[in-house]
Amino acid sequence: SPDSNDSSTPELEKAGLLNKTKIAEGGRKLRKNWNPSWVVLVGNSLVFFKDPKSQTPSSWKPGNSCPESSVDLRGAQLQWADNLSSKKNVFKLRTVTGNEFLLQSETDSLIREWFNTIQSVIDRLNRE
Ligand code: I3P
Repeated sequence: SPDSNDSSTPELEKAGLLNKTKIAEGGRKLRKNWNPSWVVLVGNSLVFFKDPKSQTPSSWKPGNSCPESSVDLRGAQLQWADNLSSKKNVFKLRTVTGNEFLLQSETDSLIREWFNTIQSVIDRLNRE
């Protein structure tokens, strides 16, 4: 599209529901805590939102769509990591700052699409 090179309007690459756990913060190992997360890949970032379906009515407030966290994909590393979980279809995302996340889906095709799309963004950033 004509706008795809306009850096002021980053392209939405992908969005969907994945299971997520953070396993390291700045290289320090964390205890796993798997939760469904609404994941949005936009521009150079992967942005995580709390899954609205996992929230109780009392925890829901209008306009509570502020992201839980955001990951800069520049210099990040992606690898399949079925060895790091009893779950299937798991990959690990490691940021330059040493934060590590596992992302998972029960749907094989869906997790492969996420892996390939995130990897293509990392590859694009590596070429810049
Ligand atoms: C963890 C929990 C996780 C599991 C993890 C357990 O126990 O069951 O789901 O990871 O396994 O330690 P707890 O809730 O008591 O912290 P997976 O689902 O990815 O296997 P692990 O320690 O082998 O990573």
